[in-house]
Amino acid sequence: MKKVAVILSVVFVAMIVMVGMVPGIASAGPIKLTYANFPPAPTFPCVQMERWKKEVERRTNGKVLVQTFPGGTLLGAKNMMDGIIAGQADIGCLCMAYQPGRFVITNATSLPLGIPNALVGSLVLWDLYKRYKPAAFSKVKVLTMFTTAPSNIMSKIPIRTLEDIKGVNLRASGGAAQILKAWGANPVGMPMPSTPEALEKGVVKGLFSSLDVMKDFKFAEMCKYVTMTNSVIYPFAVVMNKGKWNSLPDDVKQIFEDLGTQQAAWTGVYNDTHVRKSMDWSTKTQGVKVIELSEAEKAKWDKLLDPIRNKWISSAEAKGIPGQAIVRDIKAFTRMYEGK
Ligand code: 3IO
Repeated sequence: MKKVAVILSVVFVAMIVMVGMVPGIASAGPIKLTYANFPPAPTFPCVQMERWKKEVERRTNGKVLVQTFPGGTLLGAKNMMDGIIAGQADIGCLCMAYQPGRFVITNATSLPLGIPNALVGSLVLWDLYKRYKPAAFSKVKVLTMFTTAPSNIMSKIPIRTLEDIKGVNLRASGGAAQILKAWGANPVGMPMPSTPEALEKGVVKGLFSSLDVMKDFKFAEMCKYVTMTNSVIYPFAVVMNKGKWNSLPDDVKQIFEDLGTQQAAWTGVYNDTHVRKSMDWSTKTQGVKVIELSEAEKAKWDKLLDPIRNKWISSAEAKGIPGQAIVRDIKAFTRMYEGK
């Protein structure tokens, strides 16, 4: 009897060892995901990426491990979407303004419609995505979306009037570039990571974006003037390779779904807070001057933006996109999240 028991236990142990070696049956190890991002690590798209990684690893008790690639080391600003579709990385963060023709519906959040801050912008964009489920995203799983704070002019020269901005080369992309054009500037399109070199070489005299970059890209060292216009936001998306998404277990999928709205709100709050810190640093340690437009001047600037909305609506409708309804929804969602 003793002998049988010994043999049985040896067989039993051997079986456990063998099963353990068969992948997918037992002890498959953690799920490893790669996450690509285009700008440098200290900037907000990467700060939110690290926060998401930490949350996922904590909520899954280490069942999912996320390896992050900031600074365009895996995929860059313009090949992010196609790189994720092709599976060159599992997850990627992209700025939709860099491909305005590709993301028509979500880029409507960059029309002059009065989004007041990054938190409201992020929640509005995420709701807009969920309502319209644009075909532009049919080949990926969208994990979250968020926006920057509203854009302002950062420049080497003071810009106080429409005369001052006339013909000045300023860097912007997508909807923000359309705004600059309406004001008479000469918009120069390029992704944010290319902007430091363009400023250094003098290709542009400034840029039009959210003010977090004054600190995170050290633009305050070159751009000593900020003209407050509180204009349009830049919209971002975080997308995942669809095959990889489909391969995830249900409990992990649920954790990612829960994080959709939460990550949008977290990033919105981070951006709004960080813009204040960035401008504090810029004015107190870098001698940056903030220019407020007079009421009369602001009215002139605003008036020039009026045609942009209607022009966008007609061009969208001509392409079979419900432009009127999209603009109406963005305005209504904005009022809702402003508590109006
Ligand atoms: C941005 C992009 C990368 C890193 C930090 C950033 N802050 C604001 C933006 C917006 C943007 O994409 C742009 O091109 O102005």
